Amino acid sequence: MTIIITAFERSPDGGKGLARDTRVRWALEEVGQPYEVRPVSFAAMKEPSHLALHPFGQIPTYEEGDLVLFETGAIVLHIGQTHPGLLPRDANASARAIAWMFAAVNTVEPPILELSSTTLFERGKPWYAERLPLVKEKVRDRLKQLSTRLGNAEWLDGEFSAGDLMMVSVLLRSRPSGLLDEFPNLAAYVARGEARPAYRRAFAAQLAFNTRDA
Ligand code: GTB
Repeated sequence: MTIIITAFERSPDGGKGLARDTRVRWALEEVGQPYEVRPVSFAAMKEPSHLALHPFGQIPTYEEGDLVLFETGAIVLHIGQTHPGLLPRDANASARAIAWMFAAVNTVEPPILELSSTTLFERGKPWYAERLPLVKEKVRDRLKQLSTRLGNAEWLDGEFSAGDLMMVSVLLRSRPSGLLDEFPNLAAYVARGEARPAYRRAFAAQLAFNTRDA
């Protein structure tokens, strides 16, 4: 059955891989599943036909036969549960990998997103200079905790898993702020993720997609 995902018609990042379709492409590449991409414009995202797929009018979505999914965590979990390669066979190890997926989206991603939206939408506001260091500190706190847990390990819990895929994807969004590089073991962890052939293929695909001729 053909897998179809949606992505920005043109990502505002111009193909830097920061839009969330990249993590879904990466998961599909890790398990060797081909997929097609349906581009959606910002206007089309708010149209009833897209809202039927994604109630919040966002990308990415995932279609496979009768199944329609939104939320990258759920999509990557589904891919991991239906194909070998992203979740360990051992039940406890698999549960721990899923815990890391939730940690990525529920615990690490929120302060990183707050920093992105602060720099994007609050720059120039009277409170910006005072607020920015506070928002950065929240990111730093989380990265410090994660850095301590990761230590010298290659991945978060044994072999590479969907937990690492989600965590690396989330951490990538913190790199432009310079905060990731304050933690050399996390920066190296992200680089290991980016060096995976599946990530490289996913990155190249989204770059080609975002730089294609109109
Ligand atoms: N929790 C959802 C998930 O994980 O699937 C969040 C989905 C989401 O935020 N989608 C964004 C979206 O559709 C695109 S990825 N936004 C349009 C809207 O809400 O109207 C977020 C994103 C956008 C742009 C960049 N960038 O240009 O660097 C990076 C990330």
